[in-house]
Amino acid sequence: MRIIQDSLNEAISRAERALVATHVNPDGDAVGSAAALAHIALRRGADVRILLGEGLPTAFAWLSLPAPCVQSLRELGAWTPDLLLLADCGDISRTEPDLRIKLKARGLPDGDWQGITFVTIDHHLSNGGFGDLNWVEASRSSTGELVGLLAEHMGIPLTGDLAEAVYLALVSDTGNFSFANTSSDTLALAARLAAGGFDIATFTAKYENTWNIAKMRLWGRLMTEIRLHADGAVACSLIPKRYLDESGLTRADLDGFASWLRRLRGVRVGLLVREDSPSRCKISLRSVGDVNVNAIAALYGGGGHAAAAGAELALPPEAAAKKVLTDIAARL
Ligand SMILES: [Mn+2]
Repeated sequence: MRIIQDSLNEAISRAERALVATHVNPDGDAVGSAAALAHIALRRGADVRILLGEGLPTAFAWLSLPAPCVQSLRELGAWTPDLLLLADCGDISRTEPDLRIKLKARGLPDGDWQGITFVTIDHHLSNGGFGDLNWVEASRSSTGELVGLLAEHMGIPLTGDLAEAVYLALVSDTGNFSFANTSSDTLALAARLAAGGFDIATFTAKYENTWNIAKMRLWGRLMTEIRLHADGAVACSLIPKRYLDESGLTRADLDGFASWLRRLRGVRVGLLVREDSPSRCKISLRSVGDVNVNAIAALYGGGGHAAAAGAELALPPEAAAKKVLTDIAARL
């Protein structure tokens, strides 16, 4: 761990222009890790830009980003990075489309971005390490946990906005320190944030108490419609696109719902199927105990973690649910 941290410290300290990116549809770990890395690179004197394809998601609008945020590489103009820091992204196909094109072209003799150092920091089980420098630890709760440790290794105090970014990443991926990925290391890092003056209650008010009535009602509707399978060992939730359209909500308003399926006593796997178009849907899988849902998501080109994974299927939601329920049943 120390060796890779030294290499990352060196790469970040050397950088003049650092671009920070994460996966598409970023969650709290993605946004928090990216913001934290931006803080770190800034502290080391780099000029920093953050790439978020759809901007900062409204759920995290309160988070202060330490550097300009762009929605596409085009917005960077003549500004070219010499360092790319990619956080919480397990696969090149999960990067922003224009970044994906750049990264793929990088291997070609006449591709630009030849000289840049490409760093990935991640905790996805499915990440095989596709950068020049990769710090991937699947046993970590979150990418934010790794970024927090990196800051400490580099002697950068975990206070202020940096502490907030790291804490957001931790609570987001651990379900407020309740999932199986919460380790003593995770809690110790959170304790050091608190010791450094980070105010947990102020954070929680900004992060949690932000729902509108439309979202509360939609979640209520989804809960009444949950279907049980395999004698109650599997809970499935189907979300037609019109539910979002009718309520004026976005996909981000569904974040966290899949984990609620695990609250049902006896449920070992939760499956959420979200319709994106009549022939496309996104599945989210959550498990309790020993069912590795990463392996199920991988059947469809997706991935994630043993207890939380996702994939996209070119199928209508009902057909997708039927197919994935069969895969789940085979693993119970
Ligand atoms: Mn994560």
